[in-house]
Amino acid sequence: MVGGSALAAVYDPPSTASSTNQISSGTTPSGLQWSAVATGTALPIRTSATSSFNGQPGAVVYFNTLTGQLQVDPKGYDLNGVIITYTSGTVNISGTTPGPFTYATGTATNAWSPATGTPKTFPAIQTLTGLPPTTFAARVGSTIGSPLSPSLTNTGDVGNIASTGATGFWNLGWSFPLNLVASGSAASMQIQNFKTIGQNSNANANILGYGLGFATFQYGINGVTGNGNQVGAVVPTFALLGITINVGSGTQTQTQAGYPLISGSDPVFKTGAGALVLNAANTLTGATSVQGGKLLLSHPSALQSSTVTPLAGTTVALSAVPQTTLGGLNPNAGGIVDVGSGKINVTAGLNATDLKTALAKGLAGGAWTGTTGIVSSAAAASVAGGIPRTVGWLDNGNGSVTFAFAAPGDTNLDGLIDVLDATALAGSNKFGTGAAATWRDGDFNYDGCVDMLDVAAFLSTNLYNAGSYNSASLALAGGNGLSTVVAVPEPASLSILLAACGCACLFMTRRTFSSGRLRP
Ligand SMILES: [Ca+2]
Ligand SMILES: [Ca+2]
Repeated sequence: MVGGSALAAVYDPPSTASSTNQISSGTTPSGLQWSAVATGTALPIRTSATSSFNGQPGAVVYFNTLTGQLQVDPKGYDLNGVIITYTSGTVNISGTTPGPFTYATGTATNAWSPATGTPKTFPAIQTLTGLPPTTFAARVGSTIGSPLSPSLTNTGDVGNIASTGATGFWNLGWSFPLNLVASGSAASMQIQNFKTIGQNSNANANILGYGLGFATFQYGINGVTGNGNQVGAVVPTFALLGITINVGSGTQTQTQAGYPLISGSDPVFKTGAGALVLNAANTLTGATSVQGGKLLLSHPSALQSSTVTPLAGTTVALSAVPQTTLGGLNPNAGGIVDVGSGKINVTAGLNATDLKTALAKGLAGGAWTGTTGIVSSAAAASVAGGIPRTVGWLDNGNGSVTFAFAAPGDTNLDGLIDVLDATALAGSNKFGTGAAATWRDGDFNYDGCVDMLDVAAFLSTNLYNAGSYNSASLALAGGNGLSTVVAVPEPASLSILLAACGCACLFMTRRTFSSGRLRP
């Protein structure tokens, strides 16, 4: 019951990008941010005011509140002792004090080593007589260096070794085996129950606000007076539940990334600068968060039951299929949603107001080149080439919304501009009134009302009764196939449209005269 039972625990320093260890975002009772405590500057307690280390940052311990993982960050010092005590009662060094630690470290070489990696290095050398490493239910600890206990080896795997240099002191980040904390204990453990004795008269002993010496651990720095009597903070960290799919560079399908089918209710995190292609009917109900690179939606049901959130600097793009349905979408989280030349339906959770906010971000004055929100790379390419295209949207009235690459005038986003659209435009009774209008009402230029500018946009396409302006082949990434768009001249379109909306135009005229709004 020594090294062989230890679960893998390579040092895993917390970072804001990590899915396995992030510093808790909250504060201590005294109001200190945990991220500030983690620098080691909050809680140096020195036994000698004349020490050159006095006032300098100190070591910290990270406690993962989800996994129970305990890690030591020496912050560059040569530590000659680390003692971590957890108890809800009075601190002592008795093996009978209640506590969560169960791992039987023993005193043999490799007793505390992770099960993976070679050589297993902590404590790998026990050449000197002295105190063995100790683990009681309430305490795990070791002192390093003559004459008390083993020196540490200075060779081994990166992240799986505690010492560098010739002295054998503990000066590298180290993770204890994951089963050091008894299974099931982590959820009930409270950070303040990590405690220190012996230095609690120091003015800093309650800087975190939990009580004297609470949320702390004890350590020593080689060469500093009062070896073993430094006090550092125990900082809570957390792991993100769910699946992290990393594509560091290039493009991988979900199968190539190891996930031929993505399912379950836990969240999924897309990380890395590369692109992940979702080309299966995944049944995931957990949220999908894009934290890096691109997520390509290449199946009509790729994330049909998942709410998708592209964070700043990332892109979610429709690719290779003409349309897809998402369970939900947060298009205002800082990233980009590129609908390409296709259509995206969002089943729930995205209201028309937020949808329009995202479209306004992407609109970029009509160029559709915004750096956040909803864009269309196909519309942007068309506009740049002098072809009037945009992104249309619909509130479907059942909690779902739709947005799509569109020609201005396609009120129902069916890929055609025909009498249905002319009728919708004329029949909305919004023309010239200044009343708030939707895309379906005929507001094609996102100024919120329907007027001659929208009619002009409608007519500019020359697509009336010209058949589909978009084919399935257009829904490829990057707007492949745009050249297949044929703008068929339609001499009759103007007269048809004007006839269709003639009533509204007359209404506008009467209203204008009677209200005098356009006459000084
Ligand atoms: Ca239409
Ligand atoms: Ca308008």
